[in-house]
Amino acid sequence: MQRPEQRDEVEMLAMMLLIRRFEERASQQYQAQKIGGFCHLYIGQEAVVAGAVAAIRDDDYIITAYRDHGHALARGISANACMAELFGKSTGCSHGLGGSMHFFDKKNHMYGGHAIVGAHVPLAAGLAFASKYREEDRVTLCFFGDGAINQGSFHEALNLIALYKLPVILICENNLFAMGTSVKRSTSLKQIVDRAEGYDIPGDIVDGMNFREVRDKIAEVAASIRKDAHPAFLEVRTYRYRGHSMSDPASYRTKDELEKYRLDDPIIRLRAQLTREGKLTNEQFDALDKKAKKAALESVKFAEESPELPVADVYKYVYYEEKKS
Ligand SMILES: Cc1ncc(C[n+]2csc(CCOP(=O)(O)OP(=O)(O)O)c2C)c(N)n1
Repeated sequence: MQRPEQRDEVEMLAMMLLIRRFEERASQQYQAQKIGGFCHLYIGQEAVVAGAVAAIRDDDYIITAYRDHGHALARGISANACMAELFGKSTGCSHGLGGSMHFFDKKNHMYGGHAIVGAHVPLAAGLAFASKYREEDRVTLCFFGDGAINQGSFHEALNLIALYKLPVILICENNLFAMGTSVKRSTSLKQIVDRAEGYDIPGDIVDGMNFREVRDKIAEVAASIRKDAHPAFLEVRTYRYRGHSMSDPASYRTKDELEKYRLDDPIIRLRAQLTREGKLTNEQFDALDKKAKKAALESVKFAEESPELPVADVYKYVYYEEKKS
């Protein structure tokens, strides 16, 4: 059941393409009013989660905030189950009850999808506490945005995580903005990684547009944690090409800034690395992209044709129900 600790790079490029094409379709379906509620796209940030998942085991825990489509897909939840969740259908990964911000799948150890900024960091502490208590060598990956690092819940959780030496990698996906607010205007630090120092948690900065750099750093940190449980903090510098959510035109950014990051696109970068090394031809790349586009399109059909959840089941998943033997 466990994957080798480093997954095939072409396979991971295919995953990044699937995330990109899935979200482009989601954006289109949102505009066609097939998707209700919020919808935050991860386009531009794909190398962060792909690199992270390539470096860990299937039984490690993942938890994130509301920009969670990429995390769910990378964790192995099907495009069909993800699109159906966006459509609010019963075949969705959260039975259509969670929507865009609450993708969840216990089987794949994807523990959300959380809408309240910073609120899942204490939950990550709980997940990691459980594995330490059970003497398992699992690692918990907790993803959050730069906007989360000034929340009270974040600070309380970091204190306990450090105090109990919990096996968590705290991954700050620094995409420079929390909604329309630049990190420079919200945070009294020269660099976000310095937050970790206040809790005596070792930290590092990673280029989030470079799949290999993310993967190698997380693999190194995870190996160290498995030997002897401890937390770590990574400031992963990335960029979202789109607005905060579907209703944000992102007019707070300049065209030049956007263009600079587009030239550093994580998919183009990994493709170029693999092509240069003779591991990928243009034809192979085109075939991967075609497959990703087809999966995204098919997921829309699947979601459209899926049934709604019966009204009687609306409260079914609110509380844990004991199995009757
Ligand atoms: C406690 C709380 N305050 C405010 C909000 C409204 N809100 C939603 S997203 C967001 C910005 C968070 O930005 P960041 O953590 O950097 O994540 P990103 O959107 O960049 O992925 C805010 C303030 C919220 N969801 N929860």
